[in-house]
Amino acid sequence: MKLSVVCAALAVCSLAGAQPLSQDAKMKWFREAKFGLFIHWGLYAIPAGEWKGQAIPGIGEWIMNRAKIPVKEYEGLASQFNPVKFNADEWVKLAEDAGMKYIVITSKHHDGFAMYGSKASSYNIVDATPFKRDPIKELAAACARRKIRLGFYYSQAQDWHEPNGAGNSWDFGPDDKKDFDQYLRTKAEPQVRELLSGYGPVCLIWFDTPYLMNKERSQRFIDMVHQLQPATLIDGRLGSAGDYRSMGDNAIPNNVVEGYWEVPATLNRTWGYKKDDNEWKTPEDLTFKLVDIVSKGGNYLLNVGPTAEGVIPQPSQTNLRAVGKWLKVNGEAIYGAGPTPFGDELGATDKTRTDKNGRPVFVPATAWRCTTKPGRLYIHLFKWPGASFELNGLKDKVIKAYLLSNRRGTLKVKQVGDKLTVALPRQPADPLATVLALETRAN
Ligand code: JFZ
Repeated sequence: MKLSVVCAALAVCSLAGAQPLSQDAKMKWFREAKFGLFIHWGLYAIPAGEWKGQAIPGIGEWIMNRAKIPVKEYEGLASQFNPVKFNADEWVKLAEDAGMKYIVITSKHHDGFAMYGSKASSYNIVDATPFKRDPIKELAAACARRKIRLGFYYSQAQDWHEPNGAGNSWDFGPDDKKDFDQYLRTKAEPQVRELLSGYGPVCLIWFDTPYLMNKERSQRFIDMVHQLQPATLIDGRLGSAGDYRSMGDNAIPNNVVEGYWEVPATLNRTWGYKKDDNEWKTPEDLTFKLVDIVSKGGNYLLNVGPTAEGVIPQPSQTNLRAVGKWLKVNGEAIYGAGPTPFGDELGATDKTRTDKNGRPVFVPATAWRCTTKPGRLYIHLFKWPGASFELNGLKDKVIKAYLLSNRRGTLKVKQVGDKLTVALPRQPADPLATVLALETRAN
């Protein structure tokens, strides 16, 4: 029996016997999903980057910190928060249209405001706003209907609303004078328990900025997650190792990285809505980044920042749907696909150039990327190579070649030694990327 068959059988057995889920089985959906929607939504969408007539530099959801807004003043935003245009089904439909398989929404960001009905703190959207609805409940229901997984961002350490939470020095003084465990015990831990108890299956918890966290404090969250929802993944920013690594924001590694990981990234520059941030990445750029990340072994978690009315900015919607349209044709080369077996196509270090730390500069190459499945290579062409595509170093025999946009149009292949030549049509099939599928057999 093949190893993969044995593993699959074991995974099923352990489920049936109610034994702990194997790590491999637990990671299955994440391995296949590849593309998720991040949503940063909170009270910060009201000022949208501006406080008392002043544009506040930096990311939108940090406005309370950047403008050193006192808790008493910032709290006033809650009575103005009434996102009447919020429609959970439309948001989930957008994720679906974009070809995304999971959603991660801010249940509580650093400002401390819970975007769901929390019993642990009345500083929440149901109890403190005229809106009174629980958007997380509505999203959970819409996700269940559309079979999209739902996870929660939860700021476990920074909480600028609480005297003992990390991060608010302008109201409460330095962190090292705080009773941080008091805050964890009375707010963060009860709230994470609520999120894992009242909203159905939670695919992951996205903890962040582990100020003041240590092994023991992290372990309390890990134990709670394992006890309440053993299948829930923990990201890489809790304060000790999670189920996968979270890369730096918008930081795509240069080369293939082993193990499970995710790149959290923005469509413009901010996470939380900012009215003057219009630096939108193009669909071409987003598609390249998605393919680039998958070809290196990771997942792409791409963010939208809805307005205080509950609307996802139109450019975000348009650009995400363009990627989704490409995925409709080419998804086979993305979902569940593994990294490149090559690597030279990713770029190279230029030894004649050094960065500010004296290290040689890595110069990415952008002509093509490769993703894989058993017996398949997918060559994503970003720059049309002309009449043929040439590849060196392939050991396997190519038994069939075609474009994913035209599966019946078998392409002529020549293999001499380890040099492969595939005859291509004159024009690319898609301006975002044309995917050449190669069916292979081991020699
Ligand atoms: C954090 C948050 O502070 C920010 O508001 C946003 O939610 C973002 C997704 O995460 O910011 C970080 C955290 C870690 C890194 C960069 C920004 N990092 O490791 O590079």
